[in-house]
Amino acid sequence: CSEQLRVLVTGAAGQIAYSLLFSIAKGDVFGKDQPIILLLLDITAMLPVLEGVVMELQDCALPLLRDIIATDMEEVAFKDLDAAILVGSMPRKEGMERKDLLKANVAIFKSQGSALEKFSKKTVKVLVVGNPANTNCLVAAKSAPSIPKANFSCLTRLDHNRARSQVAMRCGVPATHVKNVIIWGNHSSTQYPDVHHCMVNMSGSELTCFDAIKDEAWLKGEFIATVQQRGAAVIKARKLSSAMSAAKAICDHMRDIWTVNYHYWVPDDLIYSFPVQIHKDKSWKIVDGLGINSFSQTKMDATAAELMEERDTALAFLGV
Ligand code: NAX
Repeated sequence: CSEQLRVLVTGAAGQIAYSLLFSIAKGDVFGKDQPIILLLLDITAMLPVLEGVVMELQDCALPLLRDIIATDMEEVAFKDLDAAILVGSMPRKEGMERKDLLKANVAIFKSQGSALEKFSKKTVKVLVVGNPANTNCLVAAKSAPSIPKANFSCLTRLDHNRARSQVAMRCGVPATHVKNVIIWGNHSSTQYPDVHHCMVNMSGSELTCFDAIKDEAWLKGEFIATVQQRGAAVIKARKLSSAMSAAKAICDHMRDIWTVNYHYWVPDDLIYSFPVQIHKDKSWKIVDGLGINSFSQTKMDATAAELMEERDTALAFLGV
């Protein structure tokens, strides 16, 4: 077993958290052999409800869940975090102006960003879910200047999953047969679900989305509107906002970030060759998301081990 991970979920007494915590605690996100400590933050008024959530998590008798810390204090919740899933935010109340809503959320995410800066590990991975998710994420990142900006992301994976499923249902294939759907922009009704790079596996052959569906008008009209308005459609039907699907998307998003890091993980202080994309302005980025099978992983580990040995020998020569 590897060392315990400290994972924070805010808004922990809310409805998304209720669907999310079980999946995290049973190993769906960080791995089936990765022990975790859950830190649960909510506002003071919700602490009695949170206590009930803690009881239920205890009653699940899960092998990987080593401790649960429920609190309304940021200095407790953000301490030594490996991952932070920021779900709680100020909801829009009847008659509230957009500007006032934003102001209330800036205050929350400034405070939580500062808490990340002060109390969490510098390697912490932060996923912002609470709306307006993109801007809340920006505020949190700006309030934690010593944590790399690349460690911050916000949730648009739910929109991605919605788009993927719409295409899959239209083609009569499982969602896993649809890849490279893109969501551009904001997690709001201005988002652009883009299928121009999307490929669909239809009975073993890979087709572009346009060739598979053969209905450009639908793809450029109803499909986009359906994905953009899906959250509102769920609220209308359920009288509550998306929770099960939001929790699933959070798991997908965080697991991909975590797994890719794991697959590409090499010890610090090595000059190790990765596949990269080089941009016109000479900046570069590691190509992420490539599937790594156990054959490749063994070979990647072996070359890292050799480099570590060389590094240690060279540093000894240098007298460092
Ligand atoms: P709930 O109202 O059920 O739960 C939110 C919880 O957050 C409450 O328990 C509340 O007390 C708590 N909270 C409020 N301020 C807090 C603070 N400063 N610190 C800690 N906890 C705090 O909402 P739920 O349905 O769980 O949704 C949570 C958020 O996710 C909302 O902002 C919602 O708009 C957003 N969503 C974002 C999605 C995305 O794709 N980015 C999709 C789903 C969801 O709509």
